[in-house]
Amino acid sequence: AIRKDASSGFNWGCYLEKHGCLAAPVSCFRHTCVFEYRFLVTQVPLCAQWEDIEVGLQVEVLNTRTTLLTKVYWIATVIRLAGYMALLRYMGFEDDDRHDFWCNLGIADVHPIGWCAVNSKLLVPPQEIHKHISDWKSYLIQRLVGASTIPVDFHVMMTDSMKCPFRQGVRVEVVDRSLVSRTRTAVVDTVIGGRLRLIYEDAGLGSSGEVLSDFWCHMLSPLIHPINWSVRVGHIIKETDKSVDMSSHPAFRKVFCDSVPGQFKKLRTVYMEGGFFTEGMKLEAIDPLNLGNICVASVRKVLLDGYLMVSIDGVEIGDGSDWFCYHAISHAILPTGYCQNNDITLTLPPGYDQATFTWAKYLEETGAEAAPRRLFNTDAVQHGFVPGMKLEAVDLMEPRLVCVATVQRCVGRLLLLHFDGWESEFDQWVDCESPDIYPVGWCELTGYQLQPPIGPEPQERTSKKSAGRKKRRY
Ligand code: MLZ
Repeated sequence: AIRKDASSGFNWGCYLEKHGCLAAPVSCFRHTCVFEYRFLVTQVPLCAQWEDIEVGLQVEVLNTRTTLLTKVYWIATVIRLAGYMALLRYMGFEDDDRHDFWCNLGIADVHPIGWCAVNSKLLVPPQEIHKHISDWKSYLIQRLVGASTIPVDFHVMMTDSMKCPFRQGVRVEVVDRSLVSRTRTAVVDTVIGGRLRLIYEDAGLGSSGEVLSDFWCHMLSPLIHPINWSVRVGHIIKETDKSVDMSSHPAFRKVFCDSVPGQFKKLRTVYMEGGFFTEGMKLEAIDPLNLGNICVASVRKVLLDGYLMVSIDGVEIGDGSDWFCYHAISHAILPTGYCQNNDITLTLPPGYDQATFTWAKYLEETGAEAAPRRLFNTDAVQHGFVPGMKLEAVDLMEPRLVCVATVQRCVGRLLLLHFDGWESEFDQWVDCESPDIYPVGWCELTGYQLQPPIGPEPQERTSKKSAGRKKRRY
């Protein structure tokens, strides 16, 4: 009765048990977001309700240990939780763990106690215990006294929390994967679990009709914006090449609809008058082309509404094409000294030496000032993640991929993620409220394909961290 992830054959339950690992609980992913427009969106389904889901709960679940031809159910107890997954044991097996099975609470045929009675379904014990218990009706009544179960409307809440304000044909502005300093207009093609497959309006189609350039991101990603955003804040946008014919693609045969600000996460307003970031200020920033590195960086341009263009010192191409837009509240920009204070190796501009670099000297040499600490969003949060926890996380360098990952370090709001089976050069720093991290079982729940670890994990393979920047971001 072991469930496999439909697409990859990867089995979270076996993996966690084999390696003795913990999964990050669903309640860690609690980032909630109210939309002006119809929906309350949470980062992951049911994160608010999950605090009540605990070991010891009893449920009614499909009985697979029977020879009966009709669907029958039996009571089971939650023995362990791992994200959306639960290890269940049928009642009557007592301390015998041989028939324990993992199931995804979000999609399995699992219900609150009493559901069978209300829905005229049969409760039948597994064949192995049938013979041990003669009067199983009174056994059941006795065992269920004081039992807690999942909420009556569990599956309804699950469906509700998976609503999404985007659908095929909605137009957005999104970062251009081939030139990260500009945005480009794109059309939503597919929506899975709040993740959007976006097709650039002038992506072009290959000889067999395949899209030549697409981009995946979560609807709460800081990389997507409503139509007209770029012009409004002063960000560069690529003009759509009207000569490219996309009309034979299904997403372009839809009635187009421009996205509006109400469909996006509302960012905290920042006050830009009197002491905001200014051009030339120095800071530390996650390298958008190498997300495991926190680097010496500069503010290049201040846009409207709290947005900044930032570049990484010493590796710039020089034409501004590698400047990257971060909002002032972004977790990815940090005050000078942040790495030192938190025991993180700061990535220095080429030619500088870890043994001799100091910010004071660097600022003097470059004649620049450090961006004031108070401008950064480094508020402490109680997030609940701890090193070693497993989760499902987007490889932001190839954001179509949701992969098996481990929390490697926790520093304030930041989590260093390691992708199981991959070299540490793939590691990425993300915010604890990132819309690109999900509990174990999320892919199976939403129908997204999970990338299993490669190689014999989880022991770390020796890595040779390359100093170079990757050529492409996505
Ligand atoms: N094509 C890439 C895929 C890397 C995906 C890693 N995900 C953690 C490569 O093989 O380099």
